[in-house]
Amino acid sequence: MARGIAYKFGILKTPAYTSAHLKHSMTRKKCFVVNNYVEAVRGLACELLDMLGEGLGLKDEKAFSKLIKDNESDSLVRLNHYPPYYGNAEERSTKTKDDNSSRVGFGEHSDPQILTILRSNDVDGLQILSPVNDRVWISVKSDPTAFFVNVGDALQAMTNGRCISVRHRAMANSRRSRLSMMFFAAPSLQTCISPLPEMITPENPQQYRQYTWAEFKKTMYSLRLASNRLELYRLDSKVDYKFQDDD
Ligand SMILES: O=C(O)CCC(=O)C(=O)O
Repeated sequence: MARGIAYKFGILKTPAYTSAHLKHSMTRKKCFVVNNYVEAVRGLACELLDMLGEGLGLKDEKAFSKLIKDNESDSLVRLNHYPPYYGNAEERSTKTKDDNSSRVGFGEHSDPQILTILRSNDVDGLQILSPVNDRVWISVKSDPTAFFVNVGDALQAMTNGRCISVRHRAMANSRRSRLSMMFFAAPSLQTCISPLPEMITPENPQQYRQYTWAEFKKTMYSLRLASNRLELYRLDSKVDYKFQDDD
């Protein structure tokens, strides 16, 4: 696996994206463009979450989007750059098209937040783990005119497992650079996350215990990227990640 290929250009916390750091690293015009983009994708995330709330028959259809509209929301934007890859000598002699090596640019993980809105250029790379066979990776065709939406762990917990946070990764084996930009819609650090009452039924009893977003983030940073952190918050969890980082 190739590590460290995805470069983080910057993490722009919203709504504080006019921070001193940004002011120094971006021209006013770029700042304006980024601000507009962030506002637009935040709006999109909220609309999608309101539709989901309605579809799930929640008493408060805006229960999810409220968390993102909160001034203290921990949402952030990340830009990834995967440089072109021409392969080693052997690969170069056989490689004819983009997608024929297994060079991982961003390892397998699920997004911890509520919802992710991803946009990329026209270079493939994103793959999702098949929900029915966890050995099969499904490539997602890039489309620079579309948004890719991922359910995050927090939404899985709040919907008591009705929505599933899909595991995904990004390959970095193209002869062209891949660029992707993600808006991760998150609640405030103090927000308590737990299955909503409407999502708990006799057929689907409560699956996750309550946690704060701050607690989940702390757990996340203590584990490897690929860990299934939400498993730790299951009421019947048998997973012990104590020795996770010892190897
Ligand atoms: O770059 C991509 O296409 C995916 C990146 C990703 O999953 C992430 O940054 O969390």
